[in-house]
Amino acid sequence: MENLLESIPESMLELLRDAARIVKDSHKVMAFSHIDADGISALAIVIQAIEREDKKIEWRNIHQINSETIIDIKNEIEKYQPDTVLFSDFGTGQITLIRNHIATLESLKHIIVLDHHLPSEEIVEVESSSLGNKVIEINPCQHGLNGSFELSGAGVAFLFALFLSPSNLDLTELAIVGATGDLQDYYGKGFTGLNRKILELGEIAGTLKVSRDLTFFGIHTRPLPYLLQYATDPYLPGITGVEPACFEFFENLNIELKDKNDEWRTWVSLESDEKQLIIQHLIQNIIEVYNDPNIAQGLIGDVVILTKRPKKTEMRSAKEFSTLLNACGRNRKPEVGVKVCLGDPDAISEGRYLLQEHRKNLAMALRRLEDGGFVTMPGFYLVNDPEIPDTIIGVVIGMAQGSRIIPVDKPVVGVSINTTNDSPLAKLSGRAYKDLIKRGINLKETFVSVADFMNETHGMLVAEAGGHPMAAGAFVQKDHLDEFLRRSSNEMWEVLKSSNKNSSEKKE
Ligand SMILES: [Mn+2]
Repeated sequence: MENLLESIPESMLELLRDAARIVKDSHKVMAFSHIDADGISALAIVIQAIEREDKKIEWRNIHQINSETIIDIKNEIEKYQPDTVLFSDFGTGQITLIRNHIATLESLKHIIVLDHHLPSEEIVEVESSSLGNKVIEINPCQHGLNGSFELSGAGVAFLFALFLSPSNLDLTELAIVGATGDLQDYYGKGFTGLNRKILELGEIAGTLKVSRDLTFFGIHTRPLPYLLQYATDPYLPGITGVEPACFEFFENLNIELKDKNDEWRTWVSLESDEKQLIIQHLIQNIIEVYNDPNIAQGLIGDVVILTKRPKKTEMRSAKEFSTLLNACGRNRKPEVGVKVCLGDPDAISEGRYLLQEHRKNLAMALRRLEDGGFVTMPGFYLVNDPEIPDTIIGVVIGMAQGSRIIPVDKPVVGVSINTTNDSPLAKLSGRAYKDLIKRGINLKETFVSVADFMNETHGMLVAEAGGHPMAAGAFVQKDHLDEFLRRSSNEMWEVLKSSNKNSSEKKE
């Protein structure tokens, strides 16, 4: 444990000690957390750590803290009357809202924020007034650490739990599940920084084990053919989504699909020479199709096993566990995910169902894209598949690019009109590769400028956009969707055209 503590800056240690002391002195705590895998894991850590102190705790998952939801949060707090409120996996970017709406509540004594996100805008520091003192904010970004790769929201929650009691060492597993959900392991290349220390601590505590293995989803749970049938990362052309081809793959290699007891074999039960053979053939297959060895490299990586969770379940693998939690969040059932972390059997079966549906949706959406389910526009590739739910459209287009089902020489834009509450808005999601950014593509700028232009010319709000140069999104009135797409495409086409001209001029 010393190894871990030595890696935490003194300024951060001090805040962790303060936060632990506050909770020990509290009677009733209320916790709010984000709805993704990291937010769910963070919350499950907080709940367990606080219950182990014999304190009452009430908790909620919140999609985001904004000027509307902060009022709901305030109402919940007024109803439950905790003396301490805790936010995890968000709060830093919303600290002003928290100070203005929550810190002002008289009955509330303390607010603890456990976050790891960099605030998008400069936060105006409140002078150390009484309101300022009420809030303790713990965020690795404010202590010279990297919140994108070194520590997740669940990681911060774990450090807080460890300061409450060293007996919380078993919660290392959820800290790593959260970090995996936030892709802090460099896509299977391994953890660094405090994440690495937490992982090592988990190995010593006997809750975690790391091995170099196939990074596919389902190595603990899926019968071999279905391991391939639902493979999306990388997507295996001609195999993913094609059941007979998955069976054939193993038949050609003479690998038994069932064991002596007629039970399906899973990846983890294979002999190492069988694993070798399969990996060789997968790599061959991928290189043949993609002509890019980098894609095959992702096949093998650090695989984290949760040794205390039941065998042959999704909870056995950090990657599958975090995907299960994300599936809960995306289906607007984050509380199911929290209960899965806490070991609730009913929640586990519901969570597994949500996960299966999520995986099926992904694989089927990619399969339809492979069959030509996208359109080439001047400025980007358009995916407009009415069956893709809005909750996974971003993931689908990202995977489609990653697996080169959709070429990467232009951005890709996905549209979903399959929204959950019959919204009049279509959801747009855009992704662009780094090369395109170098050529001047900026998805956020394009979406925002087209939205601004259309809102002005139509004299009403028809579109709202935001994001980053490489990944951006927009909500657009369905009636105005075509115009939005056309204008965005034209704007990006101009950028692509002029950068093409520049590069060919340079060559000559
Ligand atoms: Mn997070």
